[in-house]
Amino acid sequence: VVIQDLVITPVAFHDPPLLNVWGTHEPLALRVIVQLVTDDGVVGLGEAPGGSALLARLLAVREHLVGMDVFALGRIESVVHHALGPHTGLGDRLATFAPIEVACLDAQGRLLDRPVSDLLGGAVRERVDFAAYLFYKWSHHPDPGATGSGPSDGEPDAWGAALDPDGIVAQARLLVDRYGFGSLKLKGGVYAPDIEIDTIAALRDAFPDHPLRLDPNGAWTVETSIDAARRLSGTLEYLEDPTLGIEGMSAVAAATDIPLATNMCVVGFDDLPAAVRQDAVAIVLGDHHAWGGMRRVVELGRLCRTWNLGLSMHSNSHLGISLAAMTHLAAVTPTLDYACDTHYPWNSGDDIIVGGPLPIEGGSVAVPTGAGLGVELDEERLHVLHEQYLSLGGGERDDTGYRRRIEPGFDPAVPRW
Ligand code: GKR
Ligand code: MG
Repeated sequence: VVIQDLVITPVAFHDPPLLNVWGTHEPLALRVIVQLVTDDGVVGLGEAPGGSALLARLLAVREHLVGMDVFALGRIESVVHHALGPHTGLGDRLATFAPIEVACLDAQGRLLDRPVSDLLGGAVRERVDFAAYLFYKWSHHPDPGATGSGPSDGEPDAWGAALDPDGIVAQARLLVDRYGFGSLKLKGGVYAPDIEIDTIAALRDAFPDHPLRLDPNGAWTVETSIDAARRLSGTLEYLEDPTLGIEGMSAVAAATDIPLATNMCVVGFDDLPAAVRQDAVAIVLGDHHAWGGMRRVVELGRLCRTWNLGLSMHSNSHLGISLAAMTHLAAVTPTLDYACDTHYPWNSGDDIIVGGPLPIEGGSVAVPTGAGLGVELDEERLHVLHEQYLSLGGGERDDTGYRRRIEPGFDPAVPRW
C-alpha cells in the first residue's frame, strides 16, 4: 500500500487569553492537519503545531513521499531528513516527520483493523490520566483593534478571569468538577514568585490530595529557584523548568528535594547525556510532536528507565487527533506514569473530529479501540477551522505581541525574577 498524496491543511481554533511567560494566547491557536492518502483509499491522520515554517517544510517533503510504502517508516523518516537537508536543524526535521509518522501509523492501523497502540507494542493501560492545566488568564479577549483597552472591560468568557490565587482555585474547581482531573499543573512564570507560591499554597489547601506541579518556563534565576523550591518543599509532585539550561537546573536540583522536570532543557536525545551527568532533572516531559514521533517517545521511555528518570508528557494547544495520538502513546509506555499535560479542555469544543471532543472523564481518556488512532476527521469542521486560519491571513503565534496590546511595555526576556 503506497502513499498517493499528503493533504496538508493549516487550521486555527478558538483559545482563551491564557497568560504565560512570553505573553498571552491569541484568540485563535494554529495547527496543521495532515491527511495521508493511500492508493488503497485509506486516509491516515496527523496533527502538528501551526506556523508558517513547519507548514512550508511539510509542503516541501510532500512530493518525496508519494509512491512510498506506508509501512516503510524507517525509509520515510530518512526521506524526510534528506528532503529537508542538513541546513534544516535536526529538531525541525524531527518535528516535520512527527505528524507524517502519526498519519502512517493511523493508516497502517486502519489497513490492519488494529488500534495504533497495538502497532506500538500494545497498550499497558486502558485509560490514560491527564492533569488539569491551570493558567492565569484574562476574563476575555480584548476587543480587536482596541489597543490599550483593558481585558477586564467586557463580558467574561465561560472560564472567567484568573488573576490571583483565588481565581486559580476557582478555575481548578471548574476543571476538576467538569473532567474529574486528579492532578493539577499551574503554568507559572507570569507573576512574581511570591504570588505563584501563594497560588500553590491555595491549591494545596483547596485540593489536599491532588498532586501539584508548577511550571515557570525558565522565568527564575538559579538563586530565585532555590529560594522558591525551599518554600515549596513538600507541596509539589515536581517543579518544571524553574530556570533555563542544564547547568542552572543542575544547580537547583542539588539544592532541593523537589524533583525537577523539563520540557525545555532536555528537548532531544542529544541532551540526555549532559542532563544525566549533571543530575539536572528527575523527570523528562516527552512530546511526540517535538521528539520526532511516537516511536521515539517510546524509546525515550526505555532510556529514562535505564537512567532512573521519570517520564511525563508535555502539551501545547492542540486538537483531537493529537489527543488521540498522545493517549495511544501514553498507553503503550509503561514508565509514563505521571498524568499527562493537555491543553485540550481550553478548546471549548472547537475540534475537527467526528462527534466533537474526545471525552475526558475521571481525569482520564479511554484509549481508543477503533482502527488506527480511532478518530475520524469531520470534513465540515476542518473546512470551518481552515477558514478561521485564512481569516488571519496566514500568521504565526505571537503571544508577546498580543500581550503588548494591553501592556505595551511587556518584556518577555527571562530570567525575569
Ligand atoms: O501554551 O502557554 C502555553 C504553554 O506555556 C506552552 O507554550 C508550553 O510549551 O505548556 C508548555 C510547557 O509545558 O512548557
Ligand atoms: Mg513546561
